[in-house]
Amino acid sequence: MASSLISRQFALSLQKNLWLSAPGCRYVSKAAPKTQVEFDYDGPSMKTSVPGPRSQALTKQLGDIQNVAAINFFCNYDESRGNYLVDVDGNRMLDIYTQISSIPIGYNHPALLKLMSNPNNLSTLVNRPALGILPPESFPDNLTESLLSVAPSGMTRVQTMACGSCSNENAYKAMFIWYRNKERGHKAPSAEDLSSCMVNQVPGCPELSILSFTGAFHGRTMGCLSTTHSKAIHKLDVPSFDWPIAPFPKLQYPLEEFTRENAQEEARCLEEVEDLIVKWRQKGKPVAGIVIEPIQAEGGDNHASPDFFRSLRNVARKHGVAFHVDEVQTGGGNTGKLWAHEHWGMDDPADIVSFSKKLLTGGYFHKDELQADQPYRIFNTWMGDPTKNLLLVEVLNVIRKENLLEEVTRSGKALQNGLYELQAQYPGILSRARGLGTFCAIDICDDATRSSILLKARDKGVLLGGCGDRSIRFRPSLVFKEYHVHMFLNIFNEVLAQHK
Ligand code: PSZ
Repeated sequence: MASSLISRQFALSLQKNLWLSAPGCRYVSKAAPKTQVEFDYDGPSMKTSVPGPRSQALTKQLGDIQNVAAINFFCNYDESRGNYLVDVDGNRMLDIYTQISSIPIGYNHPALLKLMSNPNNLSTLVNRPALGILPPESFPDNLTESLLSVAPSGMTRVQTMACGSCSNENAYKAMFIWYRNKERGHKAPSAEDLSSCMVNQVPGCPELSILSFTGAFHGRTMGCLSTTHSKAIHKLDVPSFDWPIAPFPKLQYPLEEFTRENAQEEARCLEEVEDLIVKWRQKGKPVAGIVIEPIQAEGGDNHASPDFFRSLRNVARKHGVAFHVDEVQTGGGNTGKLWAHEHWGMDDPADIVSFSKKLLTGGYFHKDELQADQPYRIFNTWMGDPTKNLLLVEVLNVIRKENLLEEVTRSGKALQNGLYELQAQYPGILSRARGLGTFCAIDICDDATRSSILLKARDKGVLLGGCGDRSIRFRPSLVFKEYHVHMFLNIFNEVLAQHK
C-alpha cells in the first residue's frame, strides 16, 4: 500500500489547481510562487459541507460505542498529502491545525513512507518492546540519532514516554524524587519513609508542590491536571493537589510597542513567583519544581519575553527549585527553532524539557541530577515506542535537508504580516495578532463569531483551531510555505468579509 501511495502522489501533484481567489474580494494576498512541495496538492477542494454525509454516518456508528461529541469529521489518511487533510467525503482541506499541532512534515511524507515500507523495519513495527527492560539492539544508536541530536543545551539524558501527559507526569515525579533526595542528603530512605508511603502518608509521601501558572495547560492526567488551568471543564469533579499558581504575564500586543508596560507586568509576576515559593515553604508544602510553557498554547497563545524566562530560570535556581519547560506544543520547529526556549538564548535553559506531538514520541530531557536514583522509580510497560524514534530520525533529516526551520521563519513572517494587515482591515473582528514563526494566533471579537469563522473557513477548505476564550490559533506543519500562507490569507479574507 505504501508504495502505491508514493507512485500516486506524482499523478496527484499534476492535478489542476482548483483553488481560486474569490472575485470581487478587496484583499488579495500576493501569490508567492509554489516551491518544491512535490508531495502536496495544489489547493483545497470541497465537495460537501463538513461534516459530509459519510462522516455523519460514521459518527452515528461510533456514537453507539463512544462519546462522539468532539469528533469534527472522519479522515481519509491514505489520500491526505503534505498540507492537505482529505476527509471521507472527498473534501480536501488546507490543514493549519495539523492534529492539534502534532504533524511535523505534512501527511504521507515520501521519506516516511519509504522508511515504513523498508522490510528491515518490519520487526520494529510488529514487536513493541517493554523498553525499560528489553530494548532492541538499535535503541541506543536510535536515541542518539534522533532525540539526543536535538537535545537542549546542557542536557545529555532523555527518557521516552508515550504521550505529553505521561511525559509531564513522570517529569514531576523526577523533580519530587530529586528534591527529597536532596533533603535527605542523598541517604537511603528511612524505615518510616518506606512504611508511611504505603498508606499515602508523610514523610514517605511528602507534602511537596509544583508551581504552575494561570492559564497553563500541561495535560489532563491526575498530577498534570493540578497544574492545568486553561478551562474549567478539564478539571471539574476531579480531585486536585492544592499547589501554588502564579500569574502568567498578561502582555499587550504587538509586543514591540508595549515593551515598558510588558516589562512591568512581567516583573509583577516574577515577584509573585518568589513570594509563593517563600510562602509555600513556610506553609510546609515547599515548591520542588516550576513548570511553564514557553508560549501558553491551550490557554490562548500567551507570550512572555525571553527576559521573563531568563529571570524565572534564575529564581528557580536561587531557591533550589527544579525548572521544567513544557515544550509539548511549542517544540518541534513551529517557532522557527526546534525548541521555543532557544529563543531565550541560554546555555542552561532548564532542568527538564518535556516534549511530544511533533517529536512523535513523548518524553523528557533532563539534567544528570534529575535522573532517578534507582531502577523502576520512573517506569512503565512501553516507555515510548522505537517505531516513533525511527520516524523521528527521518523527520529530523528532512528538517535539516530542506532547511525547514528557515522556511518556517519565512512563512511565519508572511503569516504575521498578513494577520496584521487583516487586523487593520477588520478592526471590529480581529485584534492582538501575535506569533513566533508560524506558531501564531489572533483574537476574534467574541466566542460566537470565532465559532462561525472556524466553521465557514472549514467549509471553504481551511482547517484552523481555537484556543483560550476567543483566539484562533495557527499550527501548520513545517512544510507550510509562503505559497500556502497567501492561499490561506485570501480564503480567510473571504470569510471575514462575510462577517463584516
Ligand atoms: O484538549 C486537550 O486535551 C488538548 S488540546 C491540545 C493539547 C491537549 N495539548 C497537549 C499538551 C500541551 O499542549 C502541553 C503544553 N503540555 C502537555 C500536553 C498534553 O499532551 P497529550 O495530549 O499528549 O497528553
